[in-house]
Amino acid sequence: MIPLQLVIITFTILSLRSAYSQQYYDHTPCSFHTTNPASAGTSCPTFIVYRANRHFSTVSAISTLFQTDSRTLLFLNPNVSAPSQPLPSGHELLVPVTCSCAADRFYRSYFTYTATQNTSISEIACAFDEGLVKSDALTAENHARSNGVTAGSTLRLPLKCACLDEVFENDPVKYLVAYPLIEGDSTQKVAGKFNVAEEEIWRFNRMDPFEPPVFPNTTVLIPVRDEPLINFSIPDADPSKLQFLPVD
Ligand SMILES: *[C@@H]1O[C@H](CO)[C@@H](O)[C@H](O)[C@H]1NC(C)=O
Ligand SMILES: *[C@@H]1O[C@H](CO)[C@@H](O)[C@H](O)[C@H]1NC(C)=O
Ligand SMILES: *[C@@H]1O[C@H](CO)[C@@H](O)[C@H](O)[C@H]1NC(C)=O
Ligand SMILES: CC(=O)N[C@H]1CO[C@H](CO)[C@@H](O)[C@@H]1O
Repeated sequence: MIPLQLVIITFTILSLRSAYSQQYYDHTPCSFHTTNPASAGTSCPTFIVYRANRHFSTVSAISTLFQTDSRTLLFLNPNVSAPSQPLPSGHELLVPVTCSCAADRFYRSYFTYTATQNTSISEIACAFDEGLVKSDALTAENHARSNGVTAGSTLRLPLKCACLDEVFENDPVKYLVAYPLIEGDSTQKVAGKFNVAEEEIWRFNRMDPFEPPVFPNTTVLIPVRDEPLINFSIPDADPSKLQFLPVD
């Protein structure tokens, strides 16, 4: 029998550790570690990972969403051969974005979305992974007074992203790719997908080393030294087999 107190203490430590780590890695304040106030207003070209879904299931539709062209997306995602090729839900695509330090000191990339039919804020948020934008952020950004969005109206989409700040300026890292985590992901798996050392992911996200817990619907930054490429031989998460909290 394990004494109840021990269980409670262990649980509390784990919860604290998790809450702390989550808070630590899943935000990208532009000025947190910088002494240079000019870093507000900084911007950089970088990438985010977008997953195909029932609303946006082809390179053609996704390039319209991100105001880029199909040819650029196909070039960045050689796994896809044609703009109209239907992609399975969850298929990951690298999308080029311009990321900048917003007034609230978080890095974001802004897009404009024009609704083609009557829809809702939550439906639009649903077309993104929660790690990239949450319904609340969409509501706030657009000063929306209700969830309804009528056809033809335009919304501003604030998506999470990151630029290298001066703490890392001597690193041979070229981009921080924003990767929204889903159920069953781990830093090890993400490291494999992008062919980077897992330790590098820990370091750039200021995570505790060794099996840091990661959470679905948050974003991890992948430090890549070259143009990013997703390795599709790494299978996608099987949520039934994996867990998020360390078990030891
Ligand atoms: C969309 O919503 C507007 C305002 O509520 C309504 O007038 C219009 O008929 C709706 N259109 C469709 C296609 O449902
Ligand atoms: C993650 O987001 C999805 C979609 O909004 C939601 O269904 C799911 O419950 C969330 N998972 C967690 C662990 O918050
Ligand atoms: C992709 O991952 C597999 C499995 O880990 C590995 O064998 C292969 O070399 C990787 N491919 C590239 C291009 O890194
Ligand atoms: C959408 C698509 O073509 N996906 C392919 C990407 O590459 C992997 C591995 O080579 C295939 O299994 C996928 O079908």
